[in-house]
Amino acid sequence: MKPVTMAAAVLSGAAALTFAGAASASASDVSPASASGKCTNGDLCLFSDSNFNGTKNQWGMPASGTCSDITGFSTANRVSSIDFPAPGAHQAWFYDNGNFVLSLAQNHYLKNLASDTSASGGNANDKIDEVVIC
Ligand SMILES: [Ca+2]
Repeated sequence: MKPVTMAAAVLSGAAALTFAGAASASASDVSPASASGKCTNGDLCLFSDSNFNGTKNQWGMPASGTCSDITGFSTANRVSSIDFPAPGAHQAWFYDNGNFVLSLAQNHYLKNLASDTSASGGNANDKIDEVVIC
């Protein structure tokens, strides 16, 4: 009787592990990791309006150990919301005429920059004209 009980316990444990793994994979497949629902996982998206509306600029991440320094994009000086979906080690820094405004780590978003303080003074709405991604 004892070996049968042990075998049953092992099978039960294996079944539970398989189920937990499948449920976890399924959740990450179907859940919108992007807060906006408009930004590809792993990319950085800037929007000209709050709540992820208006014109969008979207960039992928630079190669590991390097940074992208982006200017001249269409939402420059109009950025009002930011989506930076998917977990990862990348970070984005935002500037206004060379002055630091704020930074954001991957897997974060800002729905309304008018509610966020800029390091250059006032709020961060419609100020960002340069993005550095590392
Ligand atoms: Ca705006």
